[in-house]
Amino acid sequence: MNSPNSKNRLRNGHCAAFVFALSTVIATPALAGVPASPLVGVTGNGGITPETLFSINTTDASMTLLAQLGHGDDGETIAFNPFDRHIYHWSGMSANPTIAIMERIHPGSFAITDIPWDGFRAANPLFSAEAKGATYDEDSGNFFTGDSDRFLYTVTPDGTVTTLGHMDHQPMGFAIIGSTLYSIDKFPGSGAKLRTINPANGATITTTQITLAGVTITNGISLTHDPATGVLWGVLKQSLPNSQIRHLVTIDPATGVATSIGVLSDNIATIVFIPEDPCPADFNRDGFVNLADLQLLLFSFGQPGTVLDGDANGDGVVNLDDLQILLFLFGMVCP
Ligand SMILES: [Ca+2]
Ligand SMILES: [Ca+2]
Ligand SMILES: [Ca+2]
Repeated sequence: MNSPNSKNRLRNGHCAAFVFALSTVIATPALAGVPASPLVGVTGNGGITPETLFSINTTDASMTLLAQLGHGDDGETIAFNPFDRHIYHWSGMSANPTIAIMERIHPGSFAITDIPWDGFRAANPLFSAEAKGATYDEDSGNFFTGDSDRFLYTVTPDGTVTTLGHMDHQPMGFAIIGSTLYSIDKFPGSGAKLRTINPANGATITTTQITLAGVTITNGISLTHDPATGVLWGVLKQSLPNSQIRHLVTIDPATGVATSIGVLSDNIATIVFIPEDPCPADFNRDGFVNLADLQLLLFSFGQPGTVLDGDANGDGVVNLDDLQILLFLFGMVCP
């Protein structure tokens, strides 16, 4: 749904004639709420500024603070849900559901909503293990996640966890390109490996050593996919005698060859892209921008809300700005 041409196709959508006329007198509406760079990341507990959401520049890896998170103790994993346009965040390991948490973060207002959930309990039903990587699966509308006990799960956006299988490695991140599920691993001392994984049971299909010119990699930290370009991105850890460095890289999935974008100035533990919404006024997500969407917008008018309520520009409230976008796109068939 997030093809490189989606923006142009969106602008060229099938607008009703009267709206097309209207569009000539209102400016092209700007979408707010998305950071200047579409790449975001969260620092780990060992960071200089721990458990914090940053925007990460994709040309030099420089970081800009967006919001403190702080929930859920050790371990940070994020994924982006393009359906409701929220960042999902897992953190902590505990028998206590207030310490091992799942929550959703609005990427414009940074409002956080706790999600009551089952935890990652395949290894011990009384204890939720730490999340280790997550990615959204467009086909199912759920997330794939892994845990520190090496299990692979699916998690629904409302927190229902299903165990899929036991993996032969500790995953640190996941990404889906096409229908292929990739993981990056943590085997200290053996560098970082990129695997393709059977999404039904977590079994390894292929293993590729990741290389970065001039650098001895200690292990993988995170993995994600840019849906706008199809490029695989990752964070790689390099251990030094008394410190560590984390490199932001792109990775060729065929060869495992990584290219450094830059050294991250803090210990980013997890990264994800927040792509443009290809159909920001399709509030009921049925593929059309029409009266049903106008109804949703009017119902929530003047109130806080998400894109599912009529917040087309992603600023966290439903108001005239969103109505303007809806009218501009009225009659469009979504890409
Ligand atoms: Ca945390
Ligand atoms: Ca619709
Ligand atoms: Ca809005």
